[in-house]
Amino acid sequence: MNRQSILHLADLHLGAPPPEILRQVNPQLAQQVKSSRDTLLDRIADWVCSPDCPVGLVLIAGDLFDHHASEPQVVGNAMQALTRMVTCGIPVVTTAGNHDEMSYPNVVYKRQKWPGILVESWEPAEVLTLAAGELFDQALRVVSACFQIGKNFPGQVLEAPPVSGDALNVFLAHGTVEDPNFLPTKIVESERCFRIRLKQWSQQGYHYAALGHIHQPWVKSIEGMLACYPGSPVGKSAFDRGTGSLALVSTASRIPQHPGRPAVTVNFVEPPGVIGYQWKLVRENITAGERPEEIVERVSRKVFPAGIPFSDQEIVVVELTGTVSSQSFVQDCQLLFSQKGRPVLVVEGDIQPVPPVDIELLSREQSLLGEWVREWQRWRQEGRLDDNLAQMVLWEAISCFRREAER
Ligand SMILES: [Mn+2]
Repeated sequence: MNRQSILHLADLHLGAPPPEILRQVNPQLAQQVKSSRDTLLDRIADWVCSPDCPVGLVLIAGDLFDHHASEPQVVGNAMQALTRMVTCGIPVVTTAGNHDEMSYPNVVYKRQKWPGILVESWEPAEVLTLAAGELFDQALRVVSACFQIGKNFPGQVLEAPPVSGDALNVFLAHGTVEDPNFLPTKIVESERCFRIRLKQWSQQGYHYAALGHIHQPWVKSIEGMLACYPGSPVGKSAFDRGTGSLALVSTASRIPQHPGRPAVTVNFVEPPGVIGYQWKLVRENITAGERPEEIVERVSRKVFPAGIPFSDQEIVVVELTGTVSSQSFVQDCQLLFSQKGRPVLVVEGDIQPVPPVDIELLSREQSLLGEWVREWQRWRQEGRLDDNLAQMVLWEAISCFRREAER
């Protein structure tokens, strides 16, 4: 197998704790999700070292770890995985992100000799050169820098030094893209890491911007340079879901070679058994008067169609929105899913309790609804309905009448 691709990793966030709600609802699953993430780089190394893998170089664009002082076991695992890849003859370049920033004196990278090439320079420097034929048909140059407070300042623009066209030039960095119309201004301005001007990089002669920090996959072509955030392969929660895939960079087909056409392409791949747990978000709208049982039934039919076994590597999060009939509606739904043995988390979206109804006013109405409300009051006086049920029946009826009136 020809190893003619770069594996571009970023934002693995090894060591990240599972979300609080998962720990509360299903501590055992939470533990499995955590250990699956913590060993992600081991599975990546298994794949990279396998004989048929196309990867000939690994670039890590920051936030490999969720915390600058991650647990020793998590760091030890990762170092072993990196060592295995290096021993297989695959160069690995690691630069830090804002979670595992080099500014901290006790950052994991400074504790021992880091396997492969560690980017330690706060200003851009060449960190790796591969001769023509070692990876691609042409030579490859990797330039990178890591953010260090004191040397760099938050929001600093990362100026790329010029590079000659004798090689395919890659810039590896953790930061936010500042060029107009790419990322929301709020994200660009609130972050501590480098700011990146892709147009400037392209004009300096770079062919590929290997970026990290944004967790969703993002690929853009700027004046012939390709820029990519590969995203987190494994998300931290249903609202930061990750990509479920890995980004492979290879040289674009040579013919026809037009000026302004990127020299590389990115493909997202899903090697079997590598990624592990994935989040799935289901948004469900509740209509006033609906009961938790109905919601759980409806969602179950949607998410777990009969006859199709559900994946045990999928964590389903149901976000409920709408008008609910009781304070405990979301908890009631969670309980019902748990009783059914479904790996589902229920979270609150935009939820409103049913608005109070002026029963006295309605009961004076000379209408079908007024007649119904008077009947309802008689039931209540006879004690034939408990409070909760009575409220739900009332709401169901009122929404029926209103729907009918809207027709
Ligand atoms: Mn980051």
